[in-house]
Amino acid sequence: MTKYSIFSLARNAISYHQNWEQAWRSPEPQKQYDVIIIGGGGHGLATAYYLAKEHGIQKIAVLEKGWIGGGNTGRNTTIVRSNYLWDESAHLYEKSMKLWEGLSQDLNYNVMFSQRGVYNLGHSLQDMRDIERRVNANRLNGIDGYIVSPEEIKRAIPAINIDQGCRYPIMGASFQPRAGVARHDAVAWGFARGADKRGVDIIQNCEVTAINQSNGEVSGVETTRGTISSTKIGVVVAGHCSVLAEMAGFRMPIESHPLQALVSEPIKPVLDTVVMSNAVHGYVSQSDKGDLVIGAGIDSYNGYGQRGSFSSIEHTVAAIVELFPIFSRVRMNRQWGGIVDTTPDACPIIGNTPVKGLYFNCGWGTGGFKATPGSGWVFAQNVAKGEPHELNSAFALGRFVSGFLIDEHGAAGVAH
Ligand code: FAD
Ligand code: PYC
Repeated sequence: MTKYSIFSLARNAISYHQNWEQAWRSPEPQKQYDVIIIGGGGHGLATAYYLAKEHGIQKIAVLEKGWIGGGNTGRNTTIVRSNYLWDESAHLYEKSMKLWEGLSQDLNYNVMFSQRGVYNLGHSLQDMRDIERRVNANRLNGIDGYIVSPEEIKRAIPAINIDQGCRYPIMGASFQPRAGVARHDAVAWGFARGADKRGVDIIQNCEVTAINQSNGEVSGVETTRGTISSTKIGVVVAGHCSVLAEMAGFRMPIESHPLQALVSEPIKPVLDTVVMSNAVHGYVSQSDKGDLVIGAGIDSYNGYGQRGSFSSIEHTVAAIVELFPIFSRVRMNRQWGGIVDTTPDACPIIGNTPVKGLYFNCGWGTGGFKATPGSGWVFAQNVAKGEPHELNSAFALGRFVSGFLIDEHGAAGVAH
């Protein structure tokens, strides 16, 4: 630490947060922008960042109804991996992985990307066949990963239970070494700071209440802070995308469900990787602070309540204790929920809509955090050029008419 930063740290420590340099501005909305992005989550902020950085667009606004990162971006369990089955998804998530690998340097902001590896456990012969198929497909796509035995898993994760006599015995796993976790708030803040530096107006507490159109083309939005016009609008509002689609006059094949997570009290380091299991329906990692970060499947009902039901959380904890019996003695500290936007094929919808100039990026469901940089990167190109990048062309809304679905329920399986 330099002399300057020690003095700066000491001064800021006793200044009660007064006169701290703001990481991004809080501008008043202008009357018109070249591009409006609705939704200040990671994907919306990343889109704005890449629109400014890669496409040189200067008048961009991000409109966020609450605070940036206050949606699913700040509520997820931060797992990042690219081991999806089908080529279309594998290429998209791997693009994202490559961006993650240089993201802190690119943003000059530490997003705490930690490539500690992710295990996807198998508990039956069929699980192991599916895992083998996915790992082989990944390797053909140049994505790292291999199969590990119960003994290898136990050597890497001493706290896990590999007793073969239990209800869901661990028969093996896939392991992706380059996968891991990142700090979710930092991702939102890093993209916000980077976008702001390139002139993007980030406008919080600004809810979009209507989408204006004339002759089939988008012309602007009504917001709680007035009318703002633009002929290019990107909608990136996750669980609320059906609400925004309805404003624009069409329907999305999306169901919005609560998805919960919880964290324990901080404990000493016990788990230095990420463990996921489709069969017991749970996933767990340990944060740098020491808390166990735990999640499971979506609540089965539709809803917009950011809480979730007791039965799901009970099921989650039972699953984790089944994998890690020693965690039964750890107390849980906090629980919360987000609203995830699930599609029939567990894949996102990225691209043009029936309204000219209006683009949607949604349907990431339970698995979009890992895609944040890649999603922003491809969507920026789609919005800038008015047509999809080759990495997102398969994810068009039209696939629900043509039938060219990409069934990723297996790879997205834990939370869906
Ligand atoms: P959000 O971060 O939700 O941003 C959308 C924004 O739009 C919100 O801030 C919202 O306020 C705003 N908005 C909505 N309506 C309006 C309006 N009318 N006007 C203006 N603004 C509006 N993914 C993974 O890859 N790994 C994981 O481990 C993982 N775990 C998860 C755990 C939980 C509990 C949850 C809930 C999700 C998890 N996900 C995970 C999924 C991931 O969080 C999401 O797919 C991703 O964060 C979506 O990002 P986003 O920017 O699209 O959405
Ligand atoms: O998609 O990897 C994932 C995931 C983990 C937890 C929720 N989603």
